[in-house]
Amino acid sequence: MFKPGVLNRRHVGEIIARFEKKGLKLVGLKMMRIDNELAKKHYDVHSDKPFFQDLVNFITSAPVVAMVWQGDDCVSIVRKMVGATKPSEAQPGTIRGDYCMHTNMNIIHASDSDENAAREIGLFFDESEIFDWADALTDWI
Ligand code: 3AN
Repeated sequence: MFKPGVLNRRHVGEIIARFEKKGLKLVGLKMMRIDNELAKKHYDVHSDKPFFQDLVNFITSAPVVAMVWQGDDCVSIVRKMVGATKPSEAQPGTIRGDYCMHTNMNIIHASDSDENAAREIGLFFDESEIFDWADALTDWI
């Protein structure tokens, strides 16, 4: 999910292009404004952290772009492309390494396990919004 700010900075297309070039398959995509309740559910695991309220305020502050990507080892590939949580530790070439400065505005969220991906897809998408289209490129990637 592209957090608030990515739309404003006109980076949506170029970051999506990174995942497409890698060979991942886009099966869900939408712009949405997350409300307070949904934000709290999404970040439930961080509810006892000092930055929790700021995180909720930030993610609800402007529209986000939610996506579902598919591919072998998708979670670990995407997490590597996203980079470390702290932009100061994220390698150049990763999304956080290239596009952001501060941990509380680290521009992108990526599920950290298949299990959490399934939970988060359920939070942000209806079943009818996921498209498992036939992929003619499969044999080439
Ligand atoms: P990641 O997004 O890399 O999986 P998590 O799950 O530890 O990292 O943190 C979720 C989000 O909480 C981060 N993307 C970041 O926006 C925010 N966050 C994490 N640690 C901090 C921190 N120390 N200070 C402020 N915000 C933080």
